[in-house]
Amino acid sequence: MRIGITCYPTHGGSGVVATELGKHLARAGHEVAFISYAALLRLSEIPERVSFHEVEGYSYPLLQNYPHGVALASKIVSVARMRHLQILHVHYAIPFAASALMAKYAAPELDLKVVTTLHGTDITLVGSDPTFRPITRWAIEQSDAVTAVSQWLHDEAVKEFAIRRPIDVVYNFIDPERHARPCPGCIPPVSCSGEVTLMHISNFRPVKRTEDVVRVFARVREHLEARLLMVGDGPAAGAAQQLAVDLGVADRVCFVGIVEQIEPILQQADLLLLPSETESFGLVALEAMASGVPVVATHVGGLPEVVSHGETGFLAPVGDVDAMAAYALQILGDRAVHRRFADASRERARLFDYREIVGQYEAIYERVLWQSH
Ligand code: GMT
Repeated sequence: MRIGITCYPTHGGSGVVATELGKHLARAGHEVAFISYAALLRLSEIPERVSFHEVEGYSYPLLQNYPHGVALASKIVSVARMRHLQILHVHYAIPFAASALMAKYAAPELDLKVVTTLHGTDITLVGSDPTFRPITRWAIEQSDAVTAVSQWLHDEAVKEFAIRRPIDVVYNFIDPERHARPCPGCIPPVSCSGEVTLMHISNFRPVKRTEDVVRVFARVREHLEARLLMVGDGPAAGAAQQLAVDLGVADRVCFVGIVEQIEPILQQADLLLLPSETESFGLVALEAMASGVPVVATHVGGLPEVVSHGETGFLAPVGDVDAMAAYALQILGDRAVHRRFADASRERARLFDYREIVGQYEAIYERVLWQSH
């Protein structure tokens, strides 16, 4: 098949999933054209059967804001014509599904099929805002197929937008082999020390509640020689740094910044903390589990579909830092317990093997192509 993929190039789960999916599809023999407004983090090299097409910016004195959605639609039409695309798989309803539908209707002779994957923020935070709501709903209803990355997100989309069409649940995925490969040279130098390592990885948006990470760590530190590695960067990083100083744990907290490869740094972790306000799936929790790292997270969104409470980690109410610290100590305080959770994590992550999930996307592509004949 010939597939166009559009996603956000910034650091975030949806871009990672879209890029890895495209690479796996190309390895399976499909032609894949990525269309995005900047280079993709996980696409530093362009593999065989893959092409990348950047949506150019445009400025004109009269236009206060650059109409990205229209520029993207035009680019999709050009790339679809050039590469004879059959499928447009867009990751995020806003604005990509709307742009893809614009392209589909602007070039009817191409008979493009639009597959939209909902990742969360497009439904829970942005897409449901009155500014975007009518078009988000329309884009979901008009796509040839829609997928959601968890059952929770499926239910949320149906409820929030009163959706009547079917939505397939296709979970996010990992490559277990990538998490098993040691890569000592890939690990960034870290100055703080401790017997056990707690880790948080995110884009440090307020929704990640990174200050709760520091609070949980400070409680754990009262009982254990531990360090905390904060991986990633974003608007809430400064507040978390200040809190580490205020709580007297700054010498044991390392802000590592953005890392290109997540697997090597995960090999340093004994436990991942993910105290998010909401999380449609929590890809980083799955990546941690694939590396044998148990997870203490919040009982929100799709996280209970990923983290098995009491088996691969624990889930606590949002903001309950005492419960999260107690759970962390339960796992970290006993080597045998940690080993049990680590093994169960690795085992559970195999349920999300890309070989299974990529096949589910291929079946959806075939279905929408077949439906039209
Ligand atoms: O929240 C993020 O870190 C970024 C965001 C994104 O759009 O990339 O992540 C969303 O999509 C991921 C991939 O499907 C999910 O694992 C995240 O849970 C989801 N984030 C939220 O729902 C807040």
